[in-house]
Amino acid sequence: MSATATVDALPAPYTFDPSTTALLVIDMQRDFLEPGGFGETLGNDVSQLRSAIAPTAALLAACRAARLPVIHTREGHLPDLSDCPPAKLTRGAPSRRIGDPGPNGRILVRGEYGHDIVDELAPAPGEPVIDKPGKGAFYATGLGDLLTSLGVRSLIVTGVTTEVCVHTTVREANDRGYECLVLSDCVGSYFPEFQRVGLQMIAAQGGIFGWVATSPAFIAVLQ
Ligand code: TIU
Repeated sequence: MSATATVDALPAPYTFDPSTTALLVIDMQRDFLEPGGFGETLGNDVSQLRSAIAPTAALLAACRAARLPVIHTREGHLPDLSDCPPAKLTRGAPSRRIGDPGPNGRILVRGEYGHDIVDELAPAPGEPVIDKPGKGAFYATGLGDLLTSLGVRSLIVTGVTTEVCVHTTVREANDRGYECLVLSDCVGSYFPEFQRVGLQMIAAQGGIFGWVATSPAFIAVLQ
């Protein structure tokens, strides 16, 4: 017998059953959050994302205490880049391309120091880490099968960046029938305007692909 909980959210209260809910932490990698990585090669001010770290650390502690499954993702490619389409590899004019050597190892390549998750949010032993070649966490990964095996129906979504990998993943999840709650203080964008509008886009039109709340509001009902 399991009880539901309800969070104050936009566009309406979000009701979930903790026994069928998981936390998804998207791409909190050095490559996006620290100097010398993929995010900086694209011309971004990576310090914009750091505000999400402390609230996400508190959220992780609360979810682990409540025994919610925690799933991490990382965007990146095989060392031979065979899973990186030319359309992604040759896009734009970055200061270094995917696979090039950088101060934290090869840019956006699996196994490199820069590809891994920042120390503050390191996965706990046993927590799944989904490596993904794309922006969405369902494309070319085992995430769908993992969620099915766990019996998950609701996803609490955090990570970076709001309008890229968080949006893509939430849209993919919504199409698969998951109810997604995005925590506004635990997601980040290099562009303050995209952060604001990206969150509005999720909850607009009656919650066209999800709900938005703050992490303190979620943690309060989890306890
Ligand atoms: N560039 C950017 O905003 N994001 C990405 O390339 N990947 C993720 O969002 N993880």
